[in-house]
Amino acid sequence: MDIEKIISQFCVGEGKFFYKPFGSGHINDTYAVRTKARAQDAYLLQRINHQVFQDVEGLMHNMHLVTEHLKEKLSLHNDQHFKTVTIIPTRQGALYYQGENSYWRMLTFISNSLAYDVVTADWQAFEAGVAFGKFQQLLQDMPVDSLKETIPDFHNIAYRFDNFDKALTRDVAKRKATALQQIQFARDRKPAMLAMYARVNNHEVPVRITHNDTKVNNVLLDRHTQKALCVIDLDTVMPGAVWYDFGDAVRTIVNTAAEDEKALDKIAINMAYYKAFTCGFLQQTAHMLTYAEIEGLAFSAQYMTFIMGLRFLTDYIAGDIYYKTKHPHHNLQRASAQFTLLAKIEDHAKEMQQVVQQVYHQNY
Ligand code: GN1
Ligand code: MG
Repeated sequence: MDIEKIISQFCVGEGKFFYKPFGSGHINDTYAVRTKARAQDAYLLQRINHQVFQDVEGLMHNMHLVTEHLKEKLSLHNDQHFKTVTIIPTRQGALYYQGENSYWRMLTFISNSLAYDVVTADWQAFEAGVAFGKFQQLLQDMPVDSLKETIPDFHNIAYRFDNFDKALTRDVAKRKATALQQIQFARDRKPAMLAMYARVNNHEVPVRITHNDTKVNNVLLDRHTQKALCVIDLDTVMPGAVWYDFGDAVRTIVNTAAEDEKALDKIAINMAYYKAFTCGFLQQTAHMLTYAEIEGLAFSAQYMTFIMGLRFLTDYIAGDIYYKTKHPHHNLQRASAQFTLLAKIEDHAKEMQQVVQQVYHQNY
């Protein structure tokens, strides 16, 4: 792939650009792009995985609308600090460049920022809560149907179980026998997980514009002030439930170990981080959430941890066709780590519910 040629398709100025692989995404390929001459000229170039994002046009349409809306709201609120990603158009004025069987986009690089894969202090969890809460709050008046559902049924657990069952029936990679414990763990939780999704499907909670991939490393904090700076990775911004964003963030914030931790005994729950995240999130959103939404927040952490574990397990059984992996057991290792985390979240369920109630009443 001639990356330099691809860079030259975008409105990035003239001269020689340097690039190197960047970040830890499981789906797209990301490069940091810079020029020696102008330090302020820094970008992120991404090759969009079009097996996963089959509607690249729809994806970029969503991203464009959302970033424009965020910009407008931030200027209206005179918020000089919080930022949004900016799309750099191609020289033809398009939102992305289509090469030979590949799709590319260019974004501004947000400098003087930090992101964490694993949280190490309460304030990081709190600021992540502020960032995701603000994101949700700034998008609350955007018409939900203006966005396309770019990955249909993304957080629909019934759909995820169907895929899981199909993968098990086919067992193409002959791996089923090596994951019997994880398979049983998933089956045991099926009724509770289907019940949660039914509440979304029955419209017990409002459809909102949600981020849908609120891992803690999708928040940038300001390197100097250490305050919430920007929410990144807008690939999956779509109509959804607030539970998806709260739950997925908790999944990555309370975990004392990595998402794919091999040493399962290192996985534990940090309740101080949970409380700090909840404080940040509800500080921004308590006024707009319904009681049904509040009531389901604590369980959403179980739901989102479960869905990630199930998707990793399904991909392992299906022979690693979706996520990037570093070794043949990587997806199984991820599934085991997520299920171990889920079991620990279950042990803290009552406490988590109490924290939500307490923080909600402080903010409402
Ligand atoms: C994927 O590419 P990345 O790392 O941003 C995935 C998310 C999962 C996540 C697990 C489109 O996100 O749903 O939460 O991995 N994105 C897609 O870390 O499937
Ligand atoms: Mg993502």
